This record gives sequence, structure tokens and C-alpha cells, in this order.
Amino acid sequence: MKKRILIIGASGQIGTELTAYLRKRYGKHKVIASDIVEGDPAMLKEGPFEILDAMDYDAVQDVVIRHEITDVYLMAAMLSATAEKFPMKAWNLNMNSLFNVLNLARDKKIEKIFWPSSIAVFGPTTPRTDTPQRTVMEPSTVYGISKQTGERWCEYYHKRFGVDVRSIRYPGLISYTTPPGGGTTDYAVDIFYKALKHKKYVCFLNAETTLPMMYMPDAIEATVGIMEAPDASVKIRSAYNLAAFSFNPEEIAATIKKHIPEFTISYAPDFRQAIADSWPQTIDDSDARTDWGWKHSYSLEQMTEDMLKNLR
Ligand code: AKB
Repeated sequence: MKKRILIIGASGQIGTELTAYLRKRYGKHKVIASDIVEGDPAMLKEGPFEILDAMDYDAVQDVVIRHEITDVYLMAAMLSATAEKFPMKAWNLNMNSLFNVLNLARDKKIEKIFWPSSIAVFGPTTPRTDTPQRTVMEPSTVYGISKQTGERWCEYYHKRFGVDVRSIRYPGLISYTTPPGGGTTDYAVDIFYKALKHKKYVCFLNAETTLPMMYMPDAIEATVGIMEAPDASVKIRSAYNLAAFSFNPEEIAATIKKHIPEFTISYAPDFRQAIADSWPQTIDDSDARTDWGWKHSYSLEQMTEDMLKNLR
């Protein structure tokens, strides 16, 4: 069967760029974008788009059958900060959407799934530097609990039913096309908009909060990279650690200041500080590098330059 791709959550921060990338790679009509809301008008014009509720099994199945879908990228999720405000909504969205696609694959209606995990699977008892692939995982956030549970189910469906599911633990993602929504790492995107517009930024995390981060082009390469890797090289079917660089708000502010000398940052930590403090600072992603050849391209400096150039 020829490859036909469905992206669920195509209007979000990752979904928008993933849709554009996959349409370039496989052809506009091979990639069906879907979301509960309409997104970027360019995406709607460029290829097929379906309004789709990821929690509605019948609706997802209908789109899969109508478009003869082989691969699903399930990008719909509620992120860490919003999930703390709406715990049950987050649990229902993050888990039911995953079960819908896992069950479609178990029943041989689709062939391959990408599902995003996160550094949020780790918690306050995890070693915070060079966090290994396999380590203590006691997440303290609703989002982290849903991602850790999801990882266990992915591995279970792979072992029990042979489902071809692939996943990575995204760090904070920085991009300029579509803003993120409801995450703890969102400050690292917002800071660029505020630096350009107001020359100052009030950060909701304190100056020393180091977190793992990645520029979106690298995240897209990793996402498509693991999906295109030969089956045998994907040895971990929960989710792979993935890393590029780590920084704290003071460090990214200093990097931006090299381009905008008037820029200043101040700090007003809120409830997201506790979430950030429970996450790793740096990640050991050697399994992804060895198993399926992951490598990142962008450093903090290169990302900063590219973000400012594009946002200007
Ligand atoms: C968040 O901050 O919730 C996300 C994540 C690290 O998964 N960006």
C-alpha cells in the first residue's frame, strides 16, 4: 500500500511545521492535515484538511478509511501548564486520543504511528543532569503522568499486538511559525517576540532554571527521522530521549542581547517554576544517536540568529 499520512493536531506548534515538511517530502495530497480548529490559511489552501476531534474514535476511523491512511502523527495534546489547570480534560485528551490510534493500528486499519512524549515523563527524583534513557521516573505533573502512561501503553501495544509505534521525548521546542500554547518551556519562544517588540521581557521562570531545548527544524528532522528509520533500528518502543542544547533564561537573554543590546529581562516566577524544577536540565540521548542516527544541527546561538531573522 502507498504511504498516506494523517496529522492529528496539524494546527499546533509542531503540527503546522510538520504538515508543511511532510507535504514537501511526500506530495501535497498524500498528507491530510486535521485539527479540532482550522489553522494556518496557507495549510488549508495547500492540501486536504479535516476538522477532527482526536477523542472521537468513529470520526478518526472515518477519516482514516476515507483517505486510505497508512501513517498517523498524533500531535494533539494538552501541555504541562494548561494540564495543571484542567487535569481531567488533559488526561482524557492525552490518553483517549492515543488509545484511538493504537486501537486502529491493532485492528490493522493503519500501519504506523508517531506519538510525542516529553521530558515531562521525568520527575523530581530523576537525576537532573545527563538524564539517562532508563532511570527513575516519578513525574509530578498531570501532563507528565499522561506521557509516562502513554509510553507504557505504546510499548505494550508493540509487544502484545505488534503495533509499529514510534516516539521521542521532546524537550522545549522553539519556533517562529506557530506559537506554542500552555507549556512550561513557552517562555523561550515568547522572549523573542517581546525582545523585538518591547525590548524587555518578564520571565515566569527564575534566572537559573536550566531546561533542555531544541529548535523546531531539528525536532521535525527527528520526528520524520524516527518514522523513516528501518523497523529493526527502532529498539525502544516507549520513547527515545532526545537533546540538542540546554539553557536558562539568563543565558538566552544574554544571547539575544548580542543582537538587541537594549534588551533587558526581569523575573516573576509563577506556578510554572515548580513544574520546571521537577524536570531534567540536560538529557543523555545516546540511544537515539546510536539506534537510528539522530543528530541535531542548531546550537543556541544559531537558533537565536535564525529566530530573530525570521521574526523580523
Ligand atoms: C511543555 O512545556 O509542557 C512542553 C514539553 C516540555 O513537553 N513544551
